Amino acid sequence: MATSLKNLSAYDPASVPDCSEFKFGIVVSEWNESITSALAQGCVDTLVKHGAKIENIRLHTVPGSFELPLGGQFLLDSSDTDAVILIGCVIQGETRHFDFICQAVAQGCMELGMKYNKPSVFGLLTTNNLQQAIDRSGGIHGNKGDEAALTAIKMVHLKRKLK
Ligand code: DLZ
Repeated sequence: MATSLKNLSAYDPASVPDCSEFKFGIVVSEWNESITSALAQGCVDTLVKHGAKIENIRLHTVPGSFELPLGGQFLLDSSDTDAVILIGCVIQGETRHFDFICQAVAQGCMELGMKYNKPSVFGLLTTNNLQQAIDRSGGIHGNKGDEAALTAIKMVHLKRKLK
């Protein structure tokens, strides 16, 4: 993901496969909405930039990041979605809540991909403070939503190529 040393949102568009035949599900957490809506917008814009049809992008919200893996499972269960992208933002607080949520989403996201044999992309910002989240949701370090979209496209392409 974008770090203070590298903006991974900067890339060569020609290196990204066309995704006009792919179907995507995006699940977005309502917590830290100003951040997650910017991430989701970046994600949708990047999918469309590389050919995705808007009718092939299903976007739903869940109350918080902890609910992202189950939201992704609902989407994969109910449609012919090729990949799901889980988008959230967890900001470090004074309690250990942060650790439990981040660990659960990471684990749930990975298990979801394995269970359905489909890309399940970890689009969760886990930051120490709000400024770090702003910097990574369309700020000086790019937009992790863009990066999540690129990961989904590349992984669906890889799966189809290997079939
Ligand atoms: C409870 C909670 C807290 C403290 N912080 C965040 C956060 O920074 N980002 C986020 O997406 N969600 C947070 N939540 C909500 C949990 O993800 C979850 O929705 C609730 O614990 C209910 O399961």
